[in-house]
Amino acid sequence: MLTFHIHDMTCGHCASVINKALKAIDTEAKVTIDLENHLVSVVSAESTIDDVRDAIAEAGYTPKHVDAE
Ligand SMILES: [Cu+2]
Repeated sequence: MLTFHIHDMTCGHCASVINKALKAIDTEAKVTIDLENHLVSVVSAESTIDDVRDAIAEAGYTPKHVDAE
């Protein structure tokens, strides 16, 4: 699982844009969004950490990778 802190994901619109961007790189991706804490977790067999980071950045947001544990 890849987890990113995205400080500029501030509302439901942001969350849906980011969700869509992640599904675009892997339709099977499991995306979990914690809007309150500005966290997005992705489980994807297909995507690397760079793929996910780039997809979020291209959607117009600022992802910062967070280590799971
Ligand atoms: Cu927003």
